[in-house]
Amino acid sequence: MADTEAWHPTACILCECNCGIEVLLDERRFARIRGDRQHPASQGYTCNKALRLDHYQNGRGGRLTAPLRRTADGGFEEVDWDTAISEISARLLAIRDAHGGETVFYYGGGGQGNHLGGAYAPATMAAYGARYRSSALAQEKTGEFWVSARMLGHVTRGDFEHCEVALFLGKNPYQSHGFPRARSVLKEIARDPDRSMIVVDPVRTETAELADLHLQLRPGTDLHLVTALAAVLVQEDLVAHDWVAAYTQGYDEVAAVLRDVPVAEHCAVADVPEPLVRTAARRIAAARSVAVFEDLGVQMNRDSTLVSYVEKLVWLLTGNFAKPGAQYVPSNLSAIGRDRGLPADAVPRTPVVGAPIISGLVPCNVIAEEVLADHPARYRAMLVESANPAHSLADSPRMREALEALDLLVVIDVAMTETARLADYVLPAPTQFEKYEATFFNFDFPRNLHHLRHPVLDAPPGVLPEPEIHARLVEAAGALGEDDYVPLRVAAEQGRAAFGAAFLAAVADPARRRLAPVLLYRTLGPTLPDDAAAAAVLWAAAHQFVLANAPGVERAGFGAGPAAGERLFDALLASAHGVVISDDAPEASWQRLGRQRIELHLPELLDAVAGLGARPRPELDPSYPFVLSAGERRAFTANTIIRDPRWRRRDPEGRLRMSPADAERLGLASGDLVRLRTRRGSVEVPVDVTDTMRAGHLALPNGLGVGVPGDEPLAAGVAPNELTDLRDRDEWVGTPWHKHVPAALDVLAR
Ligand SMILES: Nc1nc2c(c(=O)[nH]1)N[C@H]1C(S)=C(S)[C@@H](COP(=O)(O)OP(=O)(O)OC[C@H]3O[C@@H](n4cnc5c(=O)[nH]c(N)nc54)[C@H](O)[C@@H]3O)O[C@H]1N2
Ligand SMILES: Nc1nc2c(c(=O)[nH]1)N[C@H]1C(S)=C(S)[C@@H](COP(=O)(O)OP(=O)(O)OC[C@H]3O[C@@H](n4cnc5c(=O)[nH]c(N)nc54)[C@H](O)[C@@H]3O)O[C@H]1N2
Ligand code: SF4
Ligand SMILES: [Mo]
Repeated sequence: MADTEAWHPTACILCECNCGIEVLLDERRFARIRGDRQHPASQGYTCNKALRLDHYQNGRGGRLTAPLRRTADGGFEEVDWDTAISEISARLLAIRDAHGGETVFYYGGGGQGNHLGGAYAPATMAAYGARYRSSALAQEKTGEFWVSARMLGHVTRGDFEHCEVALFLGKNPYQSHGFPRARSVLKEIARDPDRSMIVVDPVRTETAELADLHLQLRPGTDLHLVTALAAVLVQEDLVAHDWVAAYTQGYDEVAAVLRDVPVAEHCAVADVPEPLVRTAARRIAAARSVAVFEDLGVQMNRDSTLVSYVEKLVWLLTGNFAKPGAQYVPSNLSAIGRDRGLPADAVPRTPVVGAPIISGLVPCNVIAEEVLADHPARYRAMLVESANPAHSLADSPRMREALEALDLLVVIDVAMTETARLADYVLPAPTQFEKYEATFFNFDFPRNLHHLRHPVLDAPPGVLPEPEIHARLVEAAGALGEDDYVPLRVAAEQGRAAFGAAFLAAVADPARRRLAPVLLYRTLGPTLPDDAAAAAVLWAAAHQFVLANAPGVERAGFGAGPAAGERLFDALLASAHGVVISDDAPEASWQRLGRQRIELHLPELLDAVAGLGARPRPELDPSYPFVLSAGERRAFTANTIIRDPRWRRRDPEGRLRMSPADAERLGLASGDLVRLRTRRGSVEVPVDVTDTMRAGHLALPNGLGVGVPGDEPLAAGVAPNELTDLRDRDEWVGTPWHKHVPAALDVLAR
């Protein structure tokens, strides 16, 4: 397959946008990479990072090529796959039999580029009786998922391409993207005198540089700021009353609270001039359309869930839903972000800590506590797939302690990660360019897409794709076997219609439904062209998608009914460039809500907003006089997906950014070394003095500190979660406060 003549279509795996790319190979190296013009969303666009993907495929970083088993002396030895699977299975079954399947925990299921393997994990969970799971989403998005579910029944996205006003709260799309062709779209908005960009960020980011209004607030005061914005709408009577009356409920309760908000005081707490906040509110109210993106700057910060709530009030009070350039409800091939939207006292809870489970995910910040507690229901085994929680979750010291306290830790990855090093078994997977792969991070509107990427290279011997690993684990547990497969294989030989009927009968029993992915992989999978068995799960997804999005699917040209599901699935298999799966009419957002009116009044949250004025002003602990933003997105960060530090062209050490005022006071210049201390840990890092930072604010990049053994520690950078404390988390959904870590500095060398 190492065809060196052709450009191979695939996608960048470094952020959720998954821009289409084409790769020219030189043996196994990525000799050249370019944007794929045939990709329906990115249309040839990439950012600087995609061009460095050879460092993922071929970089140093401890590529795994055989299953590993921990030895008595703490090292690892290679074992064959049969040994690994049968031993893991036996140990999981023993834990299940002794303590219950709910003590087996599943974490991960995909990073920024790979969700296809994780789609098979529910079968493994079912086979071993596991109930609890989590992923990185439960350390960023669950607050927004929860309020969205309660207000709208759905998560929403913003139409930045067509908006008149773009509002970014704690989001730097110039670096982090988050919507297609982000840099181009930002520049288009900046260039157009009729459009405006409003950025709420303590840092003058690359995005803020392009903004018309930059509300450069004091870190961690977003609730004050966004409440002031919403209050100005009510107090200056800028509300879209007709729209609110027609489509929402609960306005009177919300208005009663917002009418009493002391706008000037809130602006003072946020340290943003009140006239600027009023100008922003008026610009939002006057716009034909407003698109909004809240991201980690607020979601990993104090009051994050409350901010998510009030942020949604801002665009709902101004009628910015279900029209071009505003918020919409996207179609999606999976159920990412779906939540039941229960009030706080009714959400399901974790067995030990009693933390809320939103969208089926245990808050990441309580996982270590759930493991380390002296409690019969504590998690005892963990299967980690395509994630690096020992590095990415809050409080790495505590997380390592928890992972080491497990009876069994199994890691599925491509590299010897910080998490893998703690495992009892490490199972190696092909890279994302050596197998079929896809994500479910497509939320575009009106035309949404899905991209089933084809392999670019053969996988080396010794690795197994995730669907195969799950199938073997399920079979080793005795949950599925040949007796289950044979009737479906016979049906598959008679065609998809016969297969469909046989499959529905096979999963009619709810207890077996969760095994469906492996059932599909083993029966439909082998019938798929070009060894695309891993795509089998998309067959069911395509049919469900047609049921849920019939008008959009029809407009995208797939017809209607079960035949549309087959056509859609076949189109996904056939195109290596991505397929438009739905083409929505403007009213599709309303159709997806499944409710008559949008709920503005979330009583517990509105009460908390009402109480904000009475709160004491936020004070810093004098022994930690700085606020550290631990983990920002920069030109060369990509979580921990690329482990070879040499991929970074700029900022190789991941410097600590600080303001000129602080630097002058401490006598520091760029490049000087400091010790950065928090209540949890301390690290050494060089500083970068920049007037983009407010005084008192520090920022470290995300995803660093994952070097290769033998590298200089400074070349690898600082692992931010050596500094964070898992107890610093949102009171409603348990998401971390990584953007608000109290910190101190000692000058080491000037
Ligand atoms: N280059 C790059 N892009 C990525 C990623 C990557 O690793 N590298 N990761 C992807 C992932 S997983 C995600 S979730 C997204 C995240 O994307 P973003 O949320 O945009 O990323 P961050 O840079 O972490 O945080 C955004 C902003 O929050 C600001 N901020 C800090 N403190 C505060 C505060 O108190 N209030 C406000 N309002 N803002 C504050 C920071 O200054 C920063 O500009 O990026 C994705 N894209
Ligand atoms: N302090 C602080 N911490 C943060 C953040 C922050 O801003 N500050 N950001 C957080 C955010 S938003 C996120 S999303 C998380 C991300 O953190 P994680 O969810 O842990 O994900 P990644 O760092 O993307 O790691 C992905 C893993 O997948 C592996 N991998 C790559 N390809 C494959 C494959 O094909 N198969 C398998 N099985 N594995 C593969 C990689 O080697 C890597 O170990 O980090 C979070 N951590
Ligand atoms: S990092 Fe994101 S925006 Fe940049 S090329 Fe990759 S997928 Fe596209
Ligand atoms: Mo993320």
